[in-house]
Amino acid sequence: MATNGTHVTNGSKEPEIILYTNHGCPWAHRAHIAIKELGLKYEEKIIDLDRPRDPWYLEVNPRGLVPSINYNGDIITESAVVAQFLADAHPSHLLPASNAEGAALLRARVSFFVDTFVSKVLPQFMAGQRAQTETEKDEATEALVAAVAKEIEPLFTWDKSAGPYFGGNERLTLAEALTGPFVLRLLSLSKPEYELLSPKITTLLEEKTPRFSAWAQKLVQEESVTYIWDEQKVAARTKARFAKLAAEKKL
Ligand SMILES: N[C@@H](CCC(=O)N[C@@H](CS)C(=O)NCC(=O)O)C(=O)O
Repeated sequence: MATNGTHVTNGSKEPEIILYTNHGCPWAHRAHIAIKELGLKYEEKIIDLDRPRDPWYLEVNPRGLVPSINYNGDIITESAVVAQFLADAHPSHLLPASNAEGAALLRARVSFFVDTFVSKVLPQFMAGQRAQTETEKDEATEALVAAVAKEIEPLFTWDKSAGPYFGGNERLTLAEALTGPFVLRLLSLSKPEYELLSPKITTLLEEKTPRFSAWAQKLVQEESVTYIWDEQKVAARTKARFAKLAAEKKL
């Protein structure tokens, strides 16, 4: 398999894409959002994560993780790299071409937003999933909402009357493609029926982080975000995974 990029056609001809994925994986979900937003055709190969990877998949991705893509014969791995590559190969509403006017700054802003979400909010989201008792859940909720308020809410700097997505865009950008799977899980898994994350999360976010909350509520209704989503299945699997870890005292 070539890895030097020589097969990349940069969008003049429809690329041949294989997406190695699992619909329950939030990282793979990033690639799905990007590919759907770009309107690219792709062949999907579902990787069963409940058993050891087959040798053929370890040749695709020696780390054994999803997502990976094969793009015209070149393999690309790691969700952020995959989504960024697709956005770069097909300049669009997701991300302008790097040499377009203002693009460097917008790309820096998108990167900072995603980096902040991943480094400051995601750990609190994980802590929320690990929490077992009501007290632990309340503490995790408080820390999560505080992180969104301190780190993310101030990044919604564009005019409120502009488009709903990053930078005031009407359509999703790479910022949404990379954070959407986690925002979806945050809002979905805090529904009371799942008894996973505290149901207080949504109300607190509405109160303390109104711009993030409005953005998140809209984002999770987008077709590109929901088309592979099986909420009940993900909730059940997440619950089982954390219950098992708790029973093994590995939390
Ligand atoms: N940093 C990786 C994380 C991907 C990842 O952790 N994928 C999980 C599924 S959600 C996986 O493939 N797990 C398989 C395993 O650990 O064996 C990325 O962003 O692509």
